Amino acid sequence: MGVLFKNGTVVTASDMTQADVLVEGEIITLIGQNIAPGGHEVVDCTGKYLLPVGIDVHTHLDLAFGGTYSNDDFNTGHRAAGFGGTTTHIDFVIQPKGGSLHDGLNVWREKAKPAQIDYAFHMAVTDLRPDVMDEIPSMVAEGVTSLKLFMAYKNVFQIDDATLFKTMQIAAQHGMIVMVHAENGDVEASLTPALLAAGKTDPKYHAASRPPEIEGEATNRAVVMSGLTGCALYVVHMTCESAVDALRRGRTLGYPVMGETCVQYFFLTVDDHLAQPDFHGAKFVCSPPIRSTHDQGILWQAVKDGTLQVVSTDHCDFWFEGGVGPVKEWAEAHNGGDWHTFEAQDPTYRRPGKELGKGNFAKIPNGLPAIEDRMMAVWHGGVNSGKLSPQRFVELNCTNPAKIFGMYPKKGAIAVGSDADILVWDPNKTHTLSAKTHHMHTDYNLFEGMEVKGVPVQVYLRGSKIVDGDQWHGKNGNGQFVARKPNAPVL
Ligand code: DUC
Ligand code: ZN
Ligand code: ZN
Repeated sequence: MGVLFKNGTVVTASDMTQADVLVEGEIITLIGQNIAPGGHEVVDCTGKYLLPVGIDVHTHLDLAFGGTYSNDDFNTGHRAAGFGGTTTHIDFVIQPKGGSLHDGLNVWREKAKPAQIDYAFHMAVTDLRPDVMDEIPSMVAEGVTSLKLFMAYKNVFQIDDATLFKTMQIAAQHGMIVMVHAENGDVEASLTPALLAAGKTDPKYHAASRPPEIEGEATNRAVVMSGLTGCALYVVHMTCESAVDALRRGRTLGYPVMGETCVQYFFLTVDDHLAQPDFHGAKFVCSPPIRSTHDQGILWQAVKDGTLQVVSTDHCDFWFEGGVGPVKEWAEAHNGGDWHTFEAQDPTYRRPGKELGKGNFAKIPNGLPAIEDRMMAVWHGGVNSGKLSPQRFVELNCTNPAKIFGMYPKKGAIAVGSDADILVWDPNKTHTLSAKTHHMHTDYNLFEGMEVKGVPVQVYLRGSKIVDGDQWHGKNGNGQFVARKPNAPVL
């Protein structure tokens, strides 16, 4: 006996069609008109859309970063993602300093043990020693076909141009894709101390330390290297006109370059969010920074006209009021140690969060909560406003992520033979985004109070219902690692 989704409108990257969808086991086995119920469980989807479930290709769950750890892990983050209509994500493994790529992979495999949704890994290369260079091709056999390099975060993750170029040459030989965090970290490292010395320590100065020009410059540098090496390039979290222009120029020249933006960059601005008083601006500190309404217009246009191919989140959440109150002394007593382990030992302890940067914007942990809200916010801001068709929404959030990262058509499609990752979407239902109701493991919501129309009502992962309204049916350990294929298309 299977599950038969009847009377819904199937939305794919290319079409919107009234059709029934039959799922048997974990796979979609039939799509057609008036499929007989037989002995199947029938899900009546009248008035609903059936979408391939969201894929978030840019997350940082349980990441040691900024003097603490990101809050959501492969348990809480998966639940939040599922409630928001996302059942596959790709997290960034970080090569440990002095360690190998496989060392990093082993750490992330351990973190992923409680998985409730499907997941894959990118590999962030932080130290390209000769032995690590030799190790890169073996990642393909592990199902890890994308390498990430940071052009920012000097003395932490940042690599130099020679490393980026060399990595691209190796990646191109093995059908891998190179991803870059494109900001000129050397310029940022020069601007930041000058701002702090001038007493400009509030969260809003984080944006001044990372102006759009350094994003555009670094994007162009990576684009040029892609053109020279022929290596497929994917620029993560693009925020501004200068970066979009650099990517567009590379695409016009025929270089194999692609890019994403993240949901937050469509909605948040320096003036309205980062500049909020009493340290509230810290809630919105991420890198690259949120920008201006002008840049938001550029981003909407770029996702519409195909210059950008994907919308993701860069989900990496921290407490706004973290190590405060009775647990502060406890946290301080353990400062310099492994926060993560301490938290597991003492459930009353809350790891440090954004407050680490009070009086110094450069110490605010960079990152935002978004994994749950992406689909709803982009539908609302994009489809309801007429900027995006429902098909383009599916392409940006579900299908292109699967294609670019070697998971298609297993993921990202409503098609016979694909995984039955089905999102039953009610385009008329409203919901208010809020920390009071969200499932992300943090104490604030980026879009607090925003009423969205168009929400997930049921979510299926490989044929199993994991979300039914406000009920969670996912189970720890049911999430599977998705081994990705090399030589994915450049879109
Ligand atoms: N930017 C963030 O804001 N957080 C995580 C990593 C990154 O590049
Ligand atoms: Zn980044
Ligand atoms: Zn990131």
